[in-house]
Amino acid sequence: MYNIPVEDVRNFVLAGHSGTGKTALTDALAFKLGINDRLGSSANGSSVSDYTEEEKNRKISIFSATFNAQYDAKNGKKYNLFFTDTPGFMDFYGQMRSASRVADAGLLMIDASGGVEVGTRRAWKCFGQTGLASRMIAVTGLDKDNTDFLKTVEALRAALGSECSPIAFPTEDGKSIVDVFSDDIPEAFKAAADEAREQLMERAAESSDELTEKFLMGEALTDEEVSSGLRQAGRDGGFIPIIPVYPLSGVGVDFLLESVVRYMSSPAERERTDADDNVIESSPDAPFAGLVWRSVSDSFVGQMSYVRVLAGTLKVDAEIENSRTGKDKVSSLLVPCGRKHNNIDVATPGDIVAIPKLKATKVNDTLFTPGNTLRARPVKFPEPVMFAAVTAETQADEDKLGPALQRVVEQDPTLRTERNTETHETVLMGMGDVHLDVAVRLMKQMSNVSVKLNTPRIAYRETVTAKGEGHHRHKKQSGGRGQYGEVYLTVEKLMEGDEEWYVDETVGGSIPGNYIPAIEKGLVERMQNGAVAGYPVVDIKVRVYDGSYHDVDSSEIAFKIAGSTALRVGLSNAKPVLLEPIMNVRIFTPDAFMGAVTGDLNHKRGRVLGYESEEDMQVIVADVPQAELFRYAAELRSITGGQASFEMKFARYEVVPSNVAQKVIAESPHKVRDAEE
Ligand SMILES: Nc1nc2c(ncn2[C@@H]2O[C@H](COP(=O)(O)OP(=O)(O)OP(=O)(O)O)[C@@H](O)[C@H]2O)c(=O)[nH]1
Ligand SMILES: [Mg+2]
Repeated sequence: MYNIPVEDVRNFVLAGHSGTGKTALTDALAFKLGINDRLGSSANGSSVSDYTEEEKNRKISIFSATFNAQYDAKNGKKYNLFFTDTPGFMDFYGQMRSASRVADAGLLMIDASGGVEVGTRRAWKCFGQTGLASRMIAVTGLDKDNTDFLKTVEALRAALGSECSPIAFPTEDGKSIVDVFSDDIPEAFKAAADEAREQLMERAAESSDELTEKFLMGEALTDEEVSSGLRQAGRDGGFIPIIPVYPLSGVGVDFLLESVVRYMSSPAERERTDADDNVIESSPDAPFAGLVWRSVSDSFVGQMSYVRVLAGTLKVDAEIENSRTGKDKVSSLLVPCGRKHNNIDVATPGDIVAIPKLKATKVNDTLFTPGNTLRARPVKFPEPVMFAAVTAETQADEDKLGPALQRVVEQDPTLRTERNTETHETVLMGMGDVHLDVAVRLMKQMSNVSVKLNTPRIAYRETVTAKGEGHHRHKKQSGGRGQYGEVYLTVEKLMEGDEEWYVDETVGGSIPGNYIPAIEKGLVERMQNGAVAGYPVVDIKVRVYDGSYHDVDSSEIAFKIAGSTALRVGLSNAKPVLLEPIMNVRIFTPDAFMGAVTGDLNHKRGRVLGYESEEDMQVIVADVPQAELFRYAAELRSITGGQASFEMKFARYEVVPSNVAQKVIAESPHKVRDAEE
């Protein structure tokens, strides 16, 4: 783009626990790199990264923000940097996930006063899962009381591995930081520095046979050899630099930038594969392909698609294709700098660009030069776990509800909305309380629609557990033409695999054949309104075995009513029960919370099916009624201090226990009606 070769591009993501200074560091970088002419701060709402109203109000990042700048490194070269600040708050994990997927390197942020926290591990895991080629760790909070750089280093090594090694130390006054290779190491860090240096030399030497030999022969490695050796070790996962940094005063920011260009992988050094497992060639000369990883609905420019260039060169005015929607055109090409965007003409691999006004383009679409067969591996977003029913405040809001929901959902792949045809509710699904709350506020801001969130209704159903007799004679023969139809039937549970739910077993013309379909209609209608609490009836078998008719007064409508009412009677006699949806849940929790989580599941009528383990987490597999789970994301978080997570999928319908059923029946919005009413 600025004639900077792909080798000199660095694209990294900032991630970590909430409040560890990611946004503060982003502001410091923006200031240092000339993106902003003063130092922004999320504390007073002037941050270049947390610039939305929601972020300013809540004082946390909610959306990822990408920045581009050129950096003149000490080696005399100009580097093209892209970095993305991501939210650490759990509800917005999806943002970290997508930003990591499109970066080549990860910068983990840790606050020395908090140590290794849930969000630290979550970010680290995310770096691994998204296949980042190299990682670095920045330690903040060192100006706070009772913090200790070495203790933080130890904690990091214990939690994340001994590959983590400090490459600089803070001076006692916090006014500067000192390179591990410097001669002026503060007294307190001398021993640690000796150890770290030794480790770094070994790591550098291990990176190639040539250096290993030199090292073993006792020859000193040159600065350049150490530097390139460590770069290689970083890419192989054998070296993860730890750096102290003071985002608020800017101390350490220079060193951090130098370390970024030195140790982080370039797009060319990161091996990427496409959706078919083919290696992607990160060359500007290859045919263009890019992944849409973010979509923003902007009130000024409209739809803006953020694209990471994976291969080839993208030029303004280029004809491109989207595998899902077809041909399109890049009418303008921008690079993001937080909320600001700068026009550019050309983008090459590693770049993150913003393209306005593409046709119906969505996150995870691949854009490519027509004819190119490369399809990007999609970002795997977490499934929503928190559910709420959305109701409009007023009729005017109701009219605009659909498009307003669509708009927020389109720009956040971890939000979903669904119309439940059984409960007639629109359900909004997300990652947690705050996530749904933010969505509601965004609907107000973006579309001026006011909505309320409520606990969703459950799509209860009904069935029978025994065989029951049903009979009804529908007779109205006073004055004019009367109505007459009589039906005898039995109802019982439908056997599994039996497709035939309705059988006509009448003999000898007790009901003329032309009325049989009318009876069936009556039955179908009745099955929408069961005998227990008016919920739909499923899995029953109805046999109509007798009846009577009247030559003049019988009619289709009379038999429909007779059939419907006979079935209601039959259902009541067949020991009807309520059914509720049961979800299969997998809960990932640290060992320490197993008891608390299992105990809570018992209160939720959950049934533990088994235990598994996955990495450092215990996995509890359980069946839990859906009615108990709408707020589970928030509840589980409070039980475990945010350390546990869960996923769920629909398992089956099961009978509601009678003590619970009484309450459901009392609260049912439906009435058991008769067809005549
Ligand atoms: N004392 C001190 N405060 C810091 C430091 N780094 C950040 N802060 C402050 O801590 C608060 C949170 O910092 P942010 O940069 O917003 O944290 P974040 O990591 O972006 O948090 P999320 O966006 O929620 O993930 C702000 O008020 C910062 O000014 C630091 O090194 N020392
Ligand atoms: Mg932030």
